[in-house]
Amino acid sequence: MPDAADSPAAHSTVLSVLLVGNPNVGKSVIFGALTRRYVNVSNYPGTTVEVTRGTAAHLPGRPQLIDTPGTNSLTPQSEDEQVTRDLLLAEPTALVIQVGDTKNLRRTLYLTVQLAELKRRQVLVLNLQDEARDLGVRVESGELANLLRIPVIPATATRGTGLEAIGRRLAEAAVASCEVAYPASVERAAAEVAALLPKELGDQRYGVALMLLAGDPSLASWLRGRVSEEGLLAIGRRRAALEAELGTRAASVISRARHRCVARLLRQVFHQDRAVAGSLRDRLGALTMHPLWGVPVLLLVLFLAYGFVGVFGAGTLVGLVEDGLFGEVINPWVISLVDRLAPWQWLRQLLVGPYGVVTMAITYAIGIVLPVVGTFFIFFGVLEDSGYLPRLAVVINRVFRGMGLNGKAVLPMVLGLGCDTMATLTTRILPTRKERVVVTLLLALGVPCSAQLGVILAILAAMSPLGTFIWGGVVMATLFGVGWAAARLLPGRSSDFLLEVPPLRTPSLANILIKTAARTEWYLKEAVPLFILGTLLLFVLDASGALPAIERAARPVVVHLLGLPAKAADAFLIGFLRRDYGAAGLFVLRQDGQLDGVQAIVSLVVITLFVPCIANFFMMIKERGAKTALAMVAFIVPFAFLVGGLLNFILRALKVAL
Ligand SMILES: Nc1nc2c(ncn2[C@@H]2O[C@H](COP(=O)(O)OP(=O)(O)OP(=O)(O)O)[C@@H](O)[C@H]2O)c(=O)[nH]1
Ligand SMILES: [Mg+2]
Repeated sequence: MPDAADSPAAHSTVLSVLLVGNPNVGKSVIFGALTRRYVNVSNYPGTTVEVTRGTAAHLPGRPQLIDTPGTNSLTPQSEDEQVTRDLLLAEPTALVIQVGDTKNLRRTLYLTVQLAELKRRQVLVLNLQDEARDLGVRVESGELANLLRIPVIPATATRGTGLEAIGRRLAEAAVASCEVAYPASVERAAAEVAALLPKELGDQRYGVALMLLAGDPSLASWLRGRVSEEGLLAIGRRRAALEAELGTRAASVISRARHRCVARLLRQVFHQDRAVAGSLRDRLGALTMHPLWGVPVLLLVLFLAYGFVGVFGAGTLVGLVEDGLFGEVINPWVISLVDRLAPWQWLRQLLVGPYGVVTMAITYAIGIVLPVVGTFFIFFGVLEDSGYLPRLAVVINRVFRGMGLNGKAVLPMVLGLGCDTMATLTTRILPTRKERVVVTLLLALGVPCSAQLGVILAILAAMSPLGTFIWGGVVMATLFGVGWAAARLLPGRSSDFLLEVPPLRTPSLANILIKTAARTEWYLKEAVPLFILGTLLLFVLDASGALPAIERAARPVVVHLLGLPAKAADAFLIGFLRRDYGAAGLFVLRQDGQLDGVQAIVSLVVITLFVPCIANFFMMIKERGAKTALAMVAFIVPFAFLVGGLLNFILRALKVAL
């Protein structure tokens, strides 16, 4: 979605400030407040997976602020964490605003220690003070500042407290003074490895040497070209020698020493005043993840989604906008205007014909899809901000384990219901390539995005519940089957399920409105031009006589295999551009009475499993490479028709009435 990044080159002479911290601690809230730039803020770890830059116009010197993906350690476990580490190495002079969760001071300081080893000048923002207070957590920030000799700023970013102090105290940024007591053998090895590292790293060499001794494979490509072949070999040998000397993994010795240092600091500044009685919010939070009660909660959420998006958005609002506004006001008016003013028949057809820009593209995009995505965005925003999504991941983790996937993979899959393109980007939070590939495939195959889902719900809501059941069952069974097979067939390993579950939070109305507005704007900018393009394509194909030929050529599949009217080929054709547009085509066919119940369900299953939209396809290429992306599409298209054909055959054989 719209988290566009400026070109870094444009800012090269300006002071850079990196916002760094653990996942889900409020970095993006602070970034948004200081730059007045929109970035996505949500209550789950992994909201930010790419770097966003913006000018902090109100801070002294108007520095360039850089929002980074959350990271637990500078030894990255996934691609998004690596982005942050690489950025720190690439911007050696940038100041750091470390944002931490006051409640989780241990994890915050673990990162501070590593930043200090890299000799980064920083301030420390202890955010989420409100939640810490509710839990009876008290951190003596003045004392911590004395110990670390850096500015420590308590903040509650969502209420704007502490933000002004960040700007005021940025100039005092300093390297935190926390000496980790490493065993002498580690110190010696670090000094020797540091001497092998390029001079340009300056002060950072010691910190990077420790990272290398801890055995971070993600540094290998970064080092290549910066250190000679012999240098690399020497580093490898030194590390092996250290491990032999220690008799254990250097990584665990290093991390234990850091933890001891953090524990010392914690003893001096961290207090939990009272034993916390479980609040209502905590109990509710636990209920949503309960192996048994989690399921009715999920059903309730689905029911609410169905009611708000399917019935209210797709029924009431679409009725008002499509039938009322477009059907009775806009289109008749435009048609009469065009009839009067447009001198040529082809122009009239182009604008208001059956494949007209106004009567098809704009009516579909604004009249059918917009009300649906609008309501979906609102609902999804509430889910994102409440912290329900990671809890959902916990509940369906068991299903995913059966598939051979990590429950963390649920998060991108659920985000796919918002937008598959963004969700494909979010696969970066998954630790192994295999998981990223499987989830990318499943997203492209069978996770309908908001726009498509909304239109599908609109058709289903007007049918018997059995229809919804069959559609949902077939799509889920397909996802499960393909996920299961892919997890077995693809080489590589899956990781353990380690997803941090944030506290439930009351969604902020302002954030949801801003998010919905940003997403709607993105939809209008990205989808509407494609709708128009698709309509022009159909118009040209129709006018040149190619469309009937295509419909004829598609007959064996569309009519014989799927049992659909030949016209349904149009919907699949435009589905190549956007699946929601294809679904809107089916919506209109159904409205016109051209699809019976079985045909509606079969066509919906096919359009759900059908190719990803163009934007999603480009994202797949960007993230997984052209070969993998093409292979996925080459599998998906025939597979979608095959499943549809099979379903048609079964439903007809069983004489199911819908
Ligand atoms: N109660 C409370 N909530 C906060 C505060 N700061 C941020 N949040 C909420 O915490 C969640 C995470 O905020 P983000 O800004 O997306 O966090 P982030 O650090 O950018 O997260 P990632 O990009 O996932 O690493 C959102 O739901 C925010 O509304 C705060 O001071 N108090
Ligand atoms: Mg963020």
